[in-house]
Amino acid sequence: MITRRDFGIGLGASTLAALAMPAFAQNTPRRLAMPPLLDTTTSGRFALNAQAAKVNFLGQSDSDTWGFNQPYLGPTLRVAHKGEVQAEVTNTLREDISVHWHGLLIPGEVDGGPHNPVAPGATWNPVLPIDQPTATLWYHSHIHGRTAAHVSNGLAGVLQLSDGQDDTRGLPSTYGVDDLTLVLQDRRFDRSGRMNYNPGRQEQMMGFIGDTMVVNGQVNPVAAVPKGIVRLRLLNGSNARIYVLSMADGRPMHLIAGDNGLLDQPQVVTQLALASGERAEVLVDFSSGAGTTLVSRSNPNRGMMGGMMGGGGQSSGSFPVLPFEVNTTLAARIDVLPGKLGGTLANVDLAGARRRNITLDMGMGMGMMVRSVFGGSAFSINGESYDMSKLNFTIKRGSTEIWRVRGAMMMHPFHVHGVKFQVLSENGGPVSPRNRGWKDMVLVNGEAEIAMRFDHAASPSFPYMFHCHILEHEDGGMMGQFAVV
Ligand SMILES: [Cu+2]
Repeated sequence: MITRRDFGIGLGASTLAALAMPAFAQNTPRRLAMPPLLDTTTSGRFALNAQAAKVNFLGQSDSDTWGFNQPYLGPTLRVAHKGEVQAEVTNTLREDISVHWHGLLIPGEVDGGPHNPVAPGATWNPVLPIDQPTATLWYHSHIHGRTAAHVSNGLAGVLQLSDGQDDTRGLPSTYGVDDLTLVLQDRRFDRSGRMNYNPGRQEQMMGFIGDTMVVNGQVNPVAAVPKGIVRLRLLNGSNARIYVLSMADGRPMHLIAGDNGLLDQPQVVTQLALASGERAEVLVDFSSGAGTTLVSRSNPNRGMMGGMMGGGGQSSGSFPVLPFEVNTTLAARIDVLPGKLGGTLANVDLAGARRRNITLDMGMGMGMMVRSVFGGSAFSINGESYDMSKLNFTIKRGSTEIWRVRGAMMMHPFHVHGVKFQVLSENGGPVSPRNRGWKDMVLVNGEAEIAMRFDHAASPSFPYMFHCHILEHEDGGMMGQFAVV
């Protein structure tokens, strides 16, 4: 049996069973805990304190971790969808961090990218002018060259934009009961049970893929759900892994929101791909009283690169992500799927749009890839590795652009700061159901066209980033920056 402790790297199920670590068997399942909820909708302010800590993930040894206000990861920030929010970020660590509000449509000055470092001992006090529909966003450190390590250590959390209208919509909204926040991460532990982020050169190329499933910072948890309809707010907080999610018993998931807001109505999906950095909200019906397990197919990028690198083939099996058990003592508030959600499909007015080509590159051929890794410039966009001192282009505020994004050699999850966008086409064909809502990320598997209007300002001193969200690629230079003036 494949355990979540060992879902394996290119190995068959029988081999995995033999490798399953005895220590894991002793790690008995416990009920999944939510990140603490920090509701700022009344106060309009919150404080995050980046701190070092120790966490015993496997019941063996302590791992060195980082978190916001807690040992690993940060609280779920619930923020009003309209109004100014006073944020306070204090860094008690020994190196620069930043906090990027991934998916918030706010000026570059407070966007929290590489140009907003918070030095050790310092506090950053940005005012976030928020005005956008309800959505599940997230926040994470975004220091150039160190984002992968920072997120891996735990500097990430979920940010819920709320308009307080979910009752009217008939959506589950009781935090941790029928409205679950799930931060999905794959991590690796050494033999003594310490979390180990130490990617080799090939892993820098492919992106770090862990062998142990961690949900909300917990290994081997079981989610308790009421006997009714349950909302799952899914964040892929992994560095590189792409999940292809489904329910083990084949029951449908009803997609209600993508990265940047609610859809017009629920869409039934039996399988949902979620790349690193992407979010999705789904409703799952537990009113029969039967539990099931959220499972994922193996990382689609592994098969592509595994073949190329001469590594193992792609396993066709699934691994468990999170089991659900129905608990009838929990209040089931919603037992009917909502019809209309009040959101929209993405619909950018394309009149006068300017076209731009974006090519995500990993170098030309394997020899150059390997050489480039030694030189540190393997990754680039339009032939240029990220340079903090160089503006790649400037966009007129209020204008609309269509970007044709092409990715070399493997799938790349592409993110643009400061905008929400419409996916117009994927490989010249129609858009997959999961990409029809408003997005701030798109998984580029070959080519994708996106359209967006640049409504928010970013000066040349505080430009917006656009980059691959495989964090090892981003850190390696698959990132650029633009101003909106
Ligand atoms: Cu990439």
